[in-house]
Amino acid sequence: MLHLDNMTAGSRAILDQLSIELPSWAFGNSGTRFRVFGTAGTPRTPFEKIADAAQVHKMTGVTPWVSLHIPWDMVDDFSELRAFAESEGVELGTINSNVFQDEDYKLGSLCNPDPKVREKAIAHHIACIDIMRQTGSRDLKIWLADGTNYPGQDSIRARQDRLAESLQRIYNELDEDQRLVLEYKFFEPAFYHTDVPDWGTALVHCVDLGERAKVVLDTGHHAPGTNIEFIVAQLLRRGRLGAFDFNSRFYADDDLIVGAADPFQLFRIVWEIVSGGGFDPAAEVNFMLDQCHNLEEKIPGEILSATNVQEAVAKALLIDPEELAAAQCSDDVLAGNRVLMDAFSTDVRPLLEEWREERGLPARPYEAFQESGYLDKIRSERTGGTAMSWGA
Ligand code: AOS
Ligand code: ZN
Ligand code: ZN
Repeated sequence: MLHLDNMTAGSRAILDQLSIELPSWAFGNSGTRFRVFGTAGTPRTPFEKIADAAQVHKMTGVTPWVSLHIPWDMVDDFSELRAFAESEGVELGTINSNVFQDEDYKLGSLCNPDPKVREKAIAHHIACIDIMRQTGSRDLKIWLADGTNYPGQDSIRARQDRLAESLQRIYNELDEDQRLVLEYKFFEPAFYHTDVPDWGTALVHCVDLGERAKVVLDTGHHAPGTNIEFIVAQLLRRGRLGAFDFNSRFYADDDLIVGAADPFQLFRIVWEIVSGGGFDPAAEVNFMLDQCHNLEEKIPGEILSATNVQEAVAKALLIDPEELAAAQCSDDVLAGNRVLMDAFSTDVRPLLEEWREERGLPARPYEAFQESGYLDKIRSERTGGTAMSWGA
């Protein structure tokens, strides 16, 4: 039987320090281009999104941060939002810029052929940096919808040059304790070419920008079959893995609950983070979720996501690095694989129940939340107003 007492001090520290940032947009309604199904009690303001996010932390104890998207989470006074978050037991985290929902951005934002549009997009990022000063956020996260749909529509190379110049202007505005984290995605909404399609392109731009520019790895942003753990290993060894957007996919950028589609892939990724020192606070990797709950209730969806990541981490921590290294030096090509599979096949849920009970948290967060009555409360209290949704 596994017990916390049997863990090494190093493994125990990783488990204790694990923190996962929640995306504010996960608490709003979302869907596909075919239909958005609303839920009763959905937040109508950024304050209500924070209140819901705080429930996830109260139940799991591993989600103390909430990431904001600007302008979706625009408020008159960010110090008021910050104080509210703190009163709810959470803190404001990464600021995500939004330069994809304005008519002007039809042909792109930071790569747009029109200098006036590029200036507008740069100005939005500078406004986001100012918000970061008020929220106390460290990271400015940039994901761009820029790209083209047709060969010849624009110059791929000129767009890279515009991107480099725009990013440098933004980077130069950051304070010393702030970072720029750049997210890549190989397709959508552009389908011929995307301006930041892969980790190599993101890394090249980050290296040019400076030490405080890092790459964001969204697990849903790769072609099928991509070995994501390899990318994790490479970015960690170069000190350029800035953040994760965890989610699951069956097809493309599905944004489903992390660990739902392929828990083994999540385990492999997490093991690469463990073995590469990515959970060491000094590595400064921000572990975030980027998910939408189209059919399921949002708060339970986020609770399951947090506990799925925590389970994958606990399993990866069962791997004895010395045993694995010895196996990898043997002539048996399957020896190392057996070490990994033994860890993956172990049920760590009782261990995590023990961890939660030690902290006065519910042993089973998902069930505890369902029994808490919070959903009934928000369903009856949040009447009138307009429910927030992904993108508004
Ligand atoms: C888009 O596909 C990216 O995953 C971004 O992280 C995006 O800003 C986020 O999904 C919010 O919708
Ligand atoms: Zn993302
Ligand atoms: Zn995405």
